[in-house]
Amino acid sequence: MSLLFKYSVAALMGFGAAGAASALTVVEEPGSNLAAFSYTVDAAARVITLYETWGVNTSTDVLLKFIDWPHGYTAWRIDKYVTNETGASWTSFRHELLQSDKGSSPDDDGLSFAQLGNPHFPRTSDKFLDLYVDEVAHRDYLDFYNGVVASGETVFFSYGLTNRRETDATEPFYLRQTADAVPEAATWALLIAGFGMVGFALRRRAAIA
Ligand SMILES: [Ca+2]
Repeated sequence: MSLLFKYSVAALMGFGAAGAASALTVVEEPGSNLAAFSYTVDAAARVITLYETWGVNTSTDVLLKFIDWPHGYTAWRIDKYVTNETGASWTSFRHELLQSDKGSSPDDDGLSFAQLGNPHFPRTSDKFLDLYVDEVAHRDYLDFYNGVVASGETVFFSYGLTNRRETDATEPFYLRQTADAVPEAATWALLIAGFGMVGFALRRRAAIA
């Protein structure tokens, strides 16, 4: 592969900053503590693909900051692969859009999960069967649930996103992600054994009384 060809492919796929002053950039907010994070931007197809690995030190609130979004009415598609290395199983995975002050995104700010999107993108996941949506008035919120992502597994999400107007409220903006976790089977076994001990102790006390 020639150097020129490799450079062209990299530019086409949007790897790196490529030197353009207003290139869309996605940054992990300090404190999120992802074990790994990367992304690609396909400007021609209007698709952003996010790759995240959540480890044992990852925050329960992971924030990604979107800088220099290409504002306009055309919806983009977010594809996201999240690898769970936390040691716990996830039973739901929530997404919320936040304004530049990290407050909720109301209905009239132009920032949304593209409920009026053109084109309209389905909201899907390969691990969660159901989706709770709240985007009528005071926030933009997607909660994928009814499924399990065990530690060691990767879950895929896809949904639309629009940020129509460049204002101080929505440039930059944030995507907040929160996973609800339950302990792994081994931890459950310990917990159940613990409950058994408590029950035994209570029965002993009752018998003595
Ligand atoms: Ca909004």
